[in-house]
Amino acid sequence: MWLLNLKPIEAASRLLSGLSPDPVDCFESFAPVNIALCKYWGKRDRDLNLPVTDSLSISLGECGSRTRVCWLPDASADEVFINGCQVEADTDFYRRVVCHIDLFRFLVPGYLRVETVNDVPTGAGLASSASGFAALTRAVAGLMGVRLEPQVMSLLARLGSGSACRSIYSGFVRWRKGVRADGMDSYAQPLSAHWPTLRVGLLTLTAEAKKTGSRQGMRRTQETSVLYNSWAEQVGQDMEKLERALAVQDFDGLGQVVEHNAMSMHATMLSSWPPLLYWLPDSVKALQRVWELREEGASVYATMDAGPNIKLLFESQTEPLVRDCFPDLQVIEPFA
Ligand code: 2P0
Repeated sequence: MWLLNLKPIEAASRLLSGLSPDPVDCFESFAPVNIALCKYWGKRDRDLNLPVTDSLSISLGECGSRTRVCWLPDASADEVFINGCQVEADTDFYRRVVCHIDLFRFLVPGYLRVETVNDVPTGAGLASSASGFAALTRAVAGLMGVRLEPQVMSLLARLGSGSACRSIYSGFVRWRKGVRADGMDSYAQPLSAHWPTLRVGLLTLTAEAKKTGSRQGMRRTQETSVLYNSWAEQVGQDMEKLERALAVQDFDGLGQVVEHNAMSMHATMLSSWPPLLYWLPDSVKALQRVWELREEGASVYATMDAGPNIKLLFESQTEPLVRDCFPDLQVIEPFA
């Protein structure tokens, strides 16, 4: 048994009250993975996943999570499957999925079977929880037969996993931290910038799930790193620089901020106690290769999240060179 967290339930009740459900038997939904160009790392409210800073991401088109939910008549608990394997009820992952369904359960009581297929490895710093909770939010709303505005969908997805609020949209997305204690002004919005030549490369060095989850990692960083406050200040400046670079499609301007932002976030992790290092020796090798490419004149930049895998940013004209250097790279066209 786990303790009931009332704050998200109260927030969801406010967002969903007054709606008339019209349930269907099953509902399937999709949400894209999003990669943060300016990262979310630290919370001002842990129960509601309210961030300390704004963040900005790019959604990865067709690469994401597909979630199917169906009612389970006569069942006494929810069933959760991920990539075809049933998730044990005593795991943190199962508990988080059930808590998210609980936000909606007052609309139509009953237990569900949840089946999710992720296009990227689960729990390896490739943002599967963002796409997963966004797809789950859409699927459960669809199953209950309630039509929700994207802003409400984003607010509800955030209650499952902070970064999931950005996976409600495609393209570039900004999540404003908001200032309200109830979090009702902390949701994501799409940006109008469209950049068809932009490419994101996923370099999966390991598909193994990380030992320290993002939730635990960001808490440790906030509580123990003396660099944390300067990180939050830097994010404010990085957001402005990113928006300027997007407005004029300045790729090098964008790439420099993205890589610097990621390295600075990892510096706060390393200065935590006990130290937090998500990198593997192969991560360092890949980063050094990216820096060599830039010295040779190529415009390619790297970012990393809470895991050892690397994401590369480049434009279409650099794609042949980048593929040549990283033959295992999965190249995504976010605006295809
Ligand atoms: C991001 N990450 O902006 C950053 C960069 C990881 C590094 O959002 O506790 O899984 O569920 O709100 O959303 C990972 O954090 O954390 C994350 P919770 P979440 O993409």
